[in-house]
Amino acid sequence: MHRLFRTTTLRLQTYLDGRWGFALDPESKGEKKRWFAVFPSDADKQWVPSVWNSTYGYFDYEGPAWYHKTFHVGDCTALVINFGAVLHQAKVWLDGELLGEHFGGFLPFSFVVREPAPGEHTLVVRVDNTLSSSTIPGPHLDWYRYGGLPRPVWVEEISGQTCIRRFNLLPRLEGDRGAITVRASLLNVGDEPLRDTMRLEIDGKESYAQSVTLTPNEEQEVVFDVRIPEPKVWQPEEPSLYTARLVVDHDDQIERFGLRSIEVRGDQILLNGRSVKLLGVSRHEDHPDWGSALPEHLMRRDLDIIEELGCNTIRGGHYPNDPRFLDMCDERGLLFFEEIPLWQFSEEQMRKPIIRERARNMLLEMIERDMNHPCIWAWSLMCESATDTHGGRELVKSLVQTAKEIDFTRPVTYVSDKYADICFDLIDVISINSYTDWYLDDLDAMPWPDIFDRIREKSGARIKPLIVTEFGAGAVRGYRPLEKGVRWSEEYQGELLNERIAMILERKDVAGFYIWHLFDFRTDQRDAERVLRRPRGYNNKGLLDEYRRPKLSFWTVQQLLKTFRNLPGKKG
Ligand code: ADA
Repeated sequence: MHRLFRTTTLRLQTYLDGRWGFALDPESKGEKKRWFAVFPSDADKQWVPSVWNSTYGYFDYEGPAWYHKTFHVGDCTALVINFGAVLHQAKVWLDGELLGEHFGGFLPFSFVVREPAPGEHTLVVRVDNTLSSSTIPGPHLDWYRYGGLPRPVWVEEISGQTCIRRFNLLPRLEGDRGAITVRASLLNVGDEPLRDTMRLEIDGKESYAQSVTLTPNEEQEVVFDVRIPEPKVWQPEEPSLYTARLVVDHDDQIERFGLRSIEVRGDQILLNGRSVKLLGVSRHEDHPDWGSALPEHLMRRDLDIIEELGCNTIRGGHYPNDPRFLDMCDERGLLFFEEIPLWQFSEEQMRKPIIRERARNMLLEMIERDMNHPCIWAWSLMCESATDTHGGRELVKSLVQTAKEIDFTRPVTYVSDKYADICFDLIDVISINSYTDWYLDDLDAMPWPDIFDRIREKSGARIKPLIVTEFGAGAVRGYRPLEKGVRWSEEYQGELLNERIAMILERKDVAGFYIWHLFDFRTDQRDAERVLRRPRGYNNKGLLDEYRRPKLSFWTVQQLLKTFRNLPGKKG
């Protein structure tokens, strides 16, 4: 399953989980050799969903690789072929015919095939995880450059003439009233004109109906608002959720949503009208045995650990996370900070037309995919990029506009590590990274708490909330020397986090934090300079190691958060 609940009752869904044919194509000759029509006979097998870097023999491969799968189709009018995510570029063929391409490693896409013949069909995907100056993320990373099909691939058979191509919900709470804006698009997959009725059910009750007329092959967008009187409010202590089902003739799509408000007022972030302190931790999708394709039960276990730690929010560093993880956050009442992987981009990169276009597309696709999730409280545009330059400012400006056009309900931010930043006036929340007492660059060289005051002075005329999105120190689990203050020791990390978090908890004008990072994660080995700061090929700033075994700092942070939550007036 690609979500935690059924997303349709009328389509016949087949998940293509399992072993697929797999062939590396390091010289990029597969297309010339027509592998989309005749797959190499000596091809290997690869499990889907997975990343190839967790399979023996393919740990370090970067470049094109081909996947091959056959599946069966019954009698239907159309087929929807869905990809949860492909890292990073995909080109897809069905029965030797090109269906299309997609760029953007962490986001879903799909194709509609009209009148497929009943029987066996062959799907071939060329996947390319090469990172370059025209990709997002770019060529240098501080996480692992995985490749493959990390999320499910599934096909859906439709038996009528109308196909729901899009079903997005923007929920909100305005005072004591709930509302959702529904944006749907309907496709006539037949060659006859079509008149149909589209209905929206919320928790099984019809809430809206409209008739639609479509010419042959027409795709039509429909936007409407629905009010929800006496809403059940989504809140951390009681995360109430609604189920919405859009139905036409022989097709339906199901989505979940929650009603809650997020506002910024002065230097505070308000959830349902009440000031909330963000007690957070960042989490990459990473595990030594699974790469970025974590199975559902390990996602759950990470969330159990986060709750045990006492956090109320997670930053999904640095890309759109698996939708099942977001579903789990919705169910548990945890807040989520979501970002596109525009990570450490220079001004030169940000001025490139292809980067600007890809950034805009990824932001749109992320917001459209996830705006129904009550857990998401902010959209982040980028991390540690050149927001101290005019080129950076232009891109921030246009991305803020893109985000606001599609979602006017959530704060927009980006993550900065620049003291000379010139874009804070463009965003709703200031997010800063500072590794004082670990690294010594730019913001990292500035002592806490001066940093808060000096950054705030730069934030423009309007006072706005400030959060610390990254801070931390590396510790190798088990390194517990007698001496005090030794870098890489569990004690050094624990003491640094203790001091920093205590300071943020005391400051009413700092709206919260995200510790970097929940666990140690595998990192890129190609950046010679960075590699020297990454013993074992891992970023060791985890509160737990890569197998989720706690370090000293885990218990330190847990104790601090427990004490804070038990203070009078704080929610336990
Ligand atoms: C940056 C970056 C993170 C992380 C961190 C570190 O701030 O945003 O991805 O790698 O550095 O550990 O140095």
